[in-house]
Amino acid sequence: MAVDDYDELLKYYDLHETIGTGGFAKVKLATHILTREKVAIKIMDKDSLGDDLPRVKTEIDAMKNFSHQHVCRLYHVIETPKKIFMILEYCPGGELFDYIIAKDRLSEEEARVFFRQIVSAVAYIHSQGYAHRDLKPENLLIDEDQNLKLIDFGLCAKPKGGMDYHLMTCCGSPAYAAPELIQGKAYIGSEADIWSMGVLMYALMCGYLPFDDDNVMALYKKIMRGKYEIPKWLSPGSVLLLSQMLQVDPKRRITVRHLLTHPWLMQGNSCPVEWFSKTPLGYIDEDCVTELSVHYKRSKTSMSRLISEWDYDQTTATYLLLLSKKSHGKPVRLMRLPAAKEIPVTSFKDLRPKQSLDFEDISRDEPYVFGSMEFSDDELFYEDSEFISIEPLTPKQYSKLRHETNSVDSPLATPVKQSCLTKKEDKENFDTKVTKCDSPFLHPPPWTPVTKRNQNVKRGILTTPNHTPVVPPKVEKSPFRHARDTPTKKQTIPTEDIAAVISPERRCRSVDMDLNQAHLDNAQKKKGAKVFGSLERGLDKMITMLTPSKRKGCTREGPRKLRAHYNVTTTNLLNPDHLLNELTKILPEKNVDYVQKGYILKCKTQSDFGKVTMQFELEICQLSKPEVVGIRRQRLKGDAWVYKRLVEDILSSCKV
Ligand code: H91
Repeated sequence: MAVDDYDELLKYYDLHETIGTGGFAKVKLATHILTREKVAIKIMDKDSLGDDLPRVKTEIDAMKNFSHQHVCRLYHVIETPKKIFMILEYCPGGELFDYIIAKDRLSEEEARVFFRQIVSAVAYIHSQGYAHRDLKPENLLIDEDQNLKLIDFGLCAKPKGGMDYHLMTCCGSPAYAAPELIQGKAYIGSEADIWSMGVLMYALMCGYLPFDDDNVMALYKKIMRGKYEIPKWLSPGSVLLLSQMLQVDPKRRITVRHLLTHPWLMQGNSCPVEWFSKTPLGYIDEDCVTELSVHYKRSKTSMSRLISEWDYDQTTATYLLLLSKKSHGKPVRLMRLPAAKEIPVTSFKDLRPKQSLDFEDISRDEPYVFGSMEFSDDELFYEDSEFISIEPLTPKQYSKLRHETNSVDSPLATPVKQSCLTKKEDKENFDTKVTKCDSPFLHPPPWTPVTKRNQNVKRGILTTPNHTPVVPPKVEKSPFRHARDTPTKKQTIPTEDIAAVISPERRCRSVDMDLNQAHLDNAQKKKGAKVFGSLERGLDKMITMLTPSKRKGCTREGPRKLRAHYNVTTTNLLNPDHLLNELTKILPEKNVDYVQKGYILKCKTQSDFGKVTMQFELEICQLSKPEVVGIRRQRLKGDAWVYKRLVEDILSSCKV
């Protein structure tokens, strides 16, 4: 890893673990330092991008135009000589795909809630002149409020003459591709998107695809015929809507406009689908501007002007993340900046927030967990010797400053970048390095011991398969949310007196995973797909449960203790080693290579030519209440439906 390329990124973000990989990108979880908000960072290597570079440009350009409640938000773009980093809205719920397969299929009511959001997002991007061209459940993520967010705009198109103009490029995933697209005909992007939405709606309500075949030519034939099975559980209304979207002739296909008020989508809702943006780009929030102007010691007017430039730099990111905090009822407050004074961290080690390896929220206004960081070796780690900067500001000073920020405007330095994304000249950049602040550090909320936090975690138990309405995992609202305003008694550190910031240069170092280094059992041909069945069916009495978990207690001696999540399948087993032994026996039989790290099995499949076709993790974990063994599964790379079949096959072969 070229550390230099990460320097700019590490000024603003604390990097955590890899949460997924796209075709040519790696996605990592990170924390924006100033707001303590979680973000997802899509990391691309320019040299390896090659012909895919235009895709990245397309995605960035498109996302800069979007601001919508169901479209993943782009916060920040950092380009270095070798890398492109896209800092994006983090969606802790993961992919809609995983949610569907964990539940087998969704009830009509739940499918409607999601489908209204999909229609809203697609209508919005169409209104902006774009077609997505790769709509599928893997490209819809679930955010912390259980709302869907559309991602992956690398294939989107903005026809020059507007949405009614024809496109030629055949792209997207074959199973979701419209008939006119696979025939190589000129097609209209919005019409092709409607077809994909039909396939998507079918997948939501059935748990499998309407057109499927291992052989791509056979698949294309099925798509062109437009005939699909209608399972008995679909209501007449659902069947009608599907037939309107899955019309082979694009001119006979329903339009987005008609979808907005379609009776199926209106059922149980008093209003049509709201497609317009609830956060238009033109609107600038007063509270966020105030906080930023205090932080940067600029007037509110000039701060607003700077934000309105939408440069997708640290200013844009900080503003949008503050806005996100505000919309979640969190205080609109920024962390202090690092000051000039540096003190070796050894004496203050316990001040560092412990980074958890899962989707646990460690936002600044919630209690911190103290201790050292724990990462697996394919992830990032802190170096032993850290430096922190300490610069206190009394509440009085702070509030004085907040009311006196209409005067100072400081000219700040601009880092010169070598860009292959934009020709635009770099504008003023608010860089922590060059911002000299003698004392204007904001007063952070008190830190509260972790025991408090854990006491407040509720557990959500659910049922799968199916079809009892299952509430998606709800992120708990912390009772300490307003800790700044009402300090708790158990406060461990008097934050009026102290606040710590770790210098960005020393924050993280990354080591990439190399599955090839470990012993690999085989690299044989990938096996044929098995009949569809629930992931849970394979193991006796399995229940899938909700609620995210923490990577706490991941030791070499035993499996991690995890809380239930829909990506965790429970067994009726009490001994984790039995399951581990069984899995390590079965994986080679299924032509899956694996690397074992404690109770985590990092799996991959390869093509005949040695290309990695699939990468996923299976982790044996310990669940509580009931105290049984579970399996956490996570797809990192590869076709979602092939993965589903493979994992079903593996689990159903376990003789436990
Ligand atoms: N697929 C296309 O696996 C296969 C959690 C998770 C949480 C995310 C926020 C944004 C993005 C991914 C997130 C994510 C690739 C994101 C956004 C855009 C984009 C890409 C990713 C995977 C890559 C990892 C993703 C899901 C999709 C998780 N991911 N778990 N928040 O282009 Cl716009 Cl590639």
